[in-house]
Amino acid sequence: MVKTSTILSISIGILLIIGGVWVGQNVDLLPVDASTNAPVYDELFKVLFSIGTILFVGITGLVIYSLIKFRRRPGDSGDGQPIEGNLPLEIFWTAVPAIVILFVGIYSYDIYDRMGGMQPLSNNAHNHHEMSTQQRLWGGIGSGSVSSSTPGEEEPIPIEVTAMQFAFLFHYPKGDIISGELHVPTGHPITMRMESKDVIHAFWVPEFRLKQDVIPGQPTILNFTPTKPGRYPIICAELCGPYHGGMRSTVVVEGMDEYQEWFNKNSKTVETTA
Ligand SMILES: [Cu+2]
Repeated sequence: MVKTSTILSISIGILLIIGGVWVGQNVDLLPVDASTNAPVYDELFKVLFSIGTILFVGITGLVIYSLIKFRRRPGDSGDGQPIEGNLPLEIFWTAVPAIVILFVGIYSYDIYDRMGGMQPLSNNAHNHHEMSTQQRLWGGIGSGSVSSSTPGEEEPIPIEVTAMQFAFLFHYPKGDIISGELHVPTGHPITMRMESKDVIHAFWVPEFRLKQDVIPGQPTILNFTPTKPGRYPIICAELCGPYHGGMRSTVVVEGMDEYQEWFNKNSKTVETTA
């Protein structure tokens, strides 16, 4: 004979899980997704948001319920019941978080890998197995040996990023453009080689779901493909000094024609807007 309280607890648990999954899938707290990278990241965020909702509602619900249900009644000055140990319960509440955390850890690693996080950050890294496009491109800068792209594979647009207190500068080696605003065309891969002139900064575009440190003396590479036209903020995400909060720029994602127009207009002329 199953107790009513057991049935009620299981029903509430199932409702909680269904509710949490619904919230994770339907409540959208993130800004617009503007790079190929964003949907991958959002997939992980939805799962974490579901788990977070289930835990938050479940735990606070149980606390509030217990505060009311087991409160001290007027005139009751006795001790509480001396309860010691419950092995099945202890196994249960150790196993469940262990499984959840293991799942989150493995899944996060998978997402990070799919986002390219496991690739070497710097072109100084020695990869003897294959020479990636970024290494071909960035390895060739300065030595004039940029090789042609593999057929079928779109050659990424190389951009050199310099961070300093308190601005980002974008240099397009192909047109010798220097700009305080980043311009990129939709649907085209971009490879950025970033270096800092002074302290550690971080290049962050929430709409791209990308953040990468910019370090003095050790260039970092960031690859992405923008997907949605718009103007998005570039934010320095590493406390870098007194005006860190003002270290912002803009990335303009536009159609290839508009990008080409901007590129041709600024090509060979040096404009500094930072
Ligand atoms: Cu900064």
